[in-house]
Amino acid sequence: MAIVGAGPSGLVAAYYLAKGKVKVALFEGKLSVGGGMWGGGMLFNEIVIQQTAKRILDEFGVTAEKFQEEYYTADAVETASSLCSAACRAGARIFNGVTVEDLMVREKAVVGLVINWTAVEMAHLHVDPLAVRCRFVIDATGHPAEVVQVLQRKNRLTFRTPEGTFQGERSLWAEEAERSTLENTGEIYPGLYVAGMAVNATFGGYRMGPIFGGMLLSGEKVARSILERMKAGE
Ligand code: 48F
Repeated sequence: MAIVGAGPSGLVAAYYLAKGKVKVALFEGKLSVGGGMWGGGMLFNEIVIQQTAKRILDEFGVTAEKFQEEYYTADAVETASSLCSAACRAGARIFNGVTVEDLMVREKAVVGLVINWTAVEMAHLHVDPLAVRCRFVIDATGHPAEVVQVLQRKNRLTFRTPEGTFQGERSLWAEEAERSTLENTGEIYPGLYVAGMAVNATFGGYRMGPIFGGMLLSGEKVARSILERMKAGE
């Protein structure tokens, strides 16, 4: 099983899947993992978590302080490093410095990823990529939803979105975005799941601020859905 992007949603998904004894490879284009967590809001490196997601921070042993009714804050550095450490210790293998540039599609299903070193891409070297097979892919690439976009650009496919295509993210409405991220997290094409901000970009949802609960809950939801299917023998 492959996850693209080691932001909060990808790391949480990797943790729960690995804990459920699934073999997980997580590809992260940058050297550093953690995605958009490190800087919190506007580089005040605190993140905001709503009450409903606090239990996930507890699971990772991250300290959270009550800020006001329904909302907590946590240190961005503690959160990013704890999620990464827990995912690795649960058994997920993180390949950093590896960019996913395409997918393998066979008989109306995603069956693998096309990968290359980010350094090769940055140097604009003409080096052919390698392909890896996997049962399921999660696009957790954040705002650009890169995996979904490449699937649409290169193949004439219909997704499980209102217009059947990639919708693109709308301007900021944090509360609504938190809700719709979770609601729309799931499989959008056979073999391809979306989690985190990639969900909002795919479904035309709204941008959000430094509230990260939706990202954690989305990572948990996508992992649970895949674990259920695997347990059912799919
Ligand atoms: O953006 P990111 O943190 O994704 P997320 O889990 O969380 C979003 C929040 O950080 C924040 C927010 C919360 O309110 O809005 O933005 O949805 O992490 C995405 C990761 O994917 C990597 C990228 O470097 C980042 O670390 N990534 C993006 N495209 C690729 C990729 C690619 N093609 N191949 C490999 N990694």
